[in-house]
Amino acid sequence: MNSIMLPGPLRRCKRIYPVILFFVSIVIIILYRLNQLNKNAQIHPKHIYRSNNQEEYVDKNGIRVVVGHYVGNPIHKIPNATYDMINTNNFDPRPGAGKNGNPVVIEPKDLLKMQQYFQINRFNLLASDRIPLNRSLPDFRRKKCTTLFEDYPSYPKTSIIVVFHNEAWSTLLRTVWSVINRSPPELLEEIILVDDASEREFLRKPLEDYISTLPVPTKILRSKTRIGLIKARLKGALVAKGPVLTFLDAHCECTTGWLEALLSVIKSDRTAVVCPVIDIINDDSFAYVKSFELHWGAFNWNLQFRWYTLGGRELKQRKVDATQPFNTPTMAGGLFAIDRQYFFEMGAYDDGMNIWGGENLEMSFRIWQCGGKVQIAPCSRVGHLFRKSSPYSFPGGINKTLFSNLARVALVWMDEWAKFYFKFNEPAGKIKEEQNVTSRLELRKKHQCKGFEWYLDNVWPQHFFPKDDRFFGRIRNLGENKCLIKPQKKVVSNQPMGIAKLETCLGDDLTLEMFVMTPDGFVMTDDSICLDAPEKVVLGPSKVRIMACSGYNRQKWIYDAETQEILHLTNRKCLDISDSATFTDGLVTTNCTGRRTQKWALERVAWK
Ligand code: UD2
Ligand code: MN
Repeated sequence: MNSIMLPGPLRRCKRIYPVILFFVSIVIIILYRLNQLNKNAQIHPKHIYRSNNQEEYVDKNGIRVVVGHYVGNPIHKIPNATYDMINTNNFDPRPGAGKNGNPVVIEPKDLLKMQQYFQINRFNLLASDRIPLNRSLPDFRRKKCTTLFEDYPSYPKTSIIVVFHNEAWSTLLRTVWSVINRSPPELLEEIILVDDASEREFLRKPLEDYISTLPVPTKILRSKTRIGLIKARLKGALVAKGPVLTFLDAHCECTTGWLEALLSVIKSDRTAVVCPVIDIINDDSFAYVKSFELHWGAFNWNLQFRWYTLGGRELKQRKVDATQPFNTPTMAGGLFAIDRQYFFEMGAYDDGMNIWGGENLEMSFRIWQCGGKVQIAPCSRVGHLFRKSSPYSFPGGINKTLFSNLARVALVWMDEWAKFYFKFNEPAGKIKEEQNVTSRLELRKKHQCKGFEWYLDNVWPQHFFPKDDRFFGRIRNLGENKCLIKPQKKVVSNQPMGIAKLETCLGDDLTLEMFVMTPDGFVMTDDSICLDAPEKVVLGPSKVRIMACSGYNRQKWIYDAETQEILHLTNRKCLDISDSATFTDGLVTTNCTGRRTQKWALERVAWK
């Protein structure tokens, strides 16, 4: 049968063919894996860092996603997307697309179509529509997480509540299927979808028909008029039967173990409101991207939600056991579980809030100040599709929605700091009088809730808000008669954002030149940015940077009111203006000589 005669030496080699084949396959597998890793690296969120005002990005050293965004001028007309495009369900899954959280690649021939569809939901709808509803996802949990929840059958059951307004079929149902596929069925009471007056045809009868086939009892509640996400969630909560309520946005994907890790916390403490770690579903490629865990949620002077680097107590605790839930000053808002009775006992949501925004701060302040806690469970990971802008309108405009909601938060929960917020946030200040918050203030009284000062001191001691125990105002250089200024570029935490600079001093109402100097010596400004210099300097002047606050000694300073010098705590040099040609307008620390540029006035500005 051996019709082809091999030359002698090769015939002898025949026996080693399988061996060669084996090694060749190994090499191919390795190359394939490397290629995949490389692909993942390419979609690393570092590359989706955005410098516009829509604030969301991550990088593996530090910063993570930020969610508080809105569209100032809602676009009612979607350019180029036809009525049919908007109202047809174009779900068209391709086997393997987006598998294991991989990115979806759109062929060049479809790029125009992709852009057209992108407008509809402000994410790559074409890509989403190609990914099967049950795609696999990576498991980013720590190993230990897989062993911690074996007693899950004893956990309380939950109702899953998902509110939506004009969501895409594929993202909405991938959310639903990720819940069904990756939650122990015994823990799922039901899934409740609340439709906030969507206009898309496929979200009507076709959706009803579809959900009647699901293996978990699922119902849809409809609101005829647009009520916004807060009232829509309330609507869902009111009919929910499970002892726990778990809220999700309509474009999430839950990963293995996500639910057990949330419910286990509530089982042992009914006053805990628990959030998962929120991973990122990339809005362009739909890649599932791990987010950085060492963050917690807080907010800035404009009451915009922000992720900041974990420090203090919580960081220490994480070093001992990184699988344990840790406290967070606020939650992002969309993804959390709460004991149903506790939810209502504590005042559910503020139903005076409209459409979008602020409810996450309201609930976080309320829960903390009234004796509960808000936590992140690191063994629970859920992906959320972060967008650069909102696809829908804000009926009544941003004043009647977001700013009114934030004004309510401030009026009810923030005591003197409400004055600070209104003083530096004109739009909210202007509409504060229109708010009737009587019933919410009564609620606060009824529960004998603590004040905002307690919250700042105890829940978020690393905050950068003004307080009576610290300086707040302008830092003026007497040599140049210029003021320290917050750079307008975004800070990527742990990475230098540039050298500290001076500018012509502005007016009292501009936060750009407002700084806080804490009793510990941190010179901080909005968004958790600190003045930073090397701990030790042997020779010559050293650049002073503006960096994400770290809590380390290199960010501590001493102001000597007599000499008017700002002295670095550990390198013992004076804050000065550089006279070197290389960084003319930057600041340095250098030997104290008493020269005029080393003299600073701390000019207090009233904040309340
Ligand atoms: C974040 C939260 C979101 C909410 C919001 C502030 C995360 C991941 N997301 O913004 O849950 O707390 O901050 O309010 O923490 N929706 C309606 N009716 C509306 C508007 C929105 O039902 O009038 C739905 C929408 O379809 C979505 C959910 O509410 O399922 C949240 O809206 P979003 O995704 O636009 O909010 P997001 O993630 O930017
Ligand atoms: Mn969302």
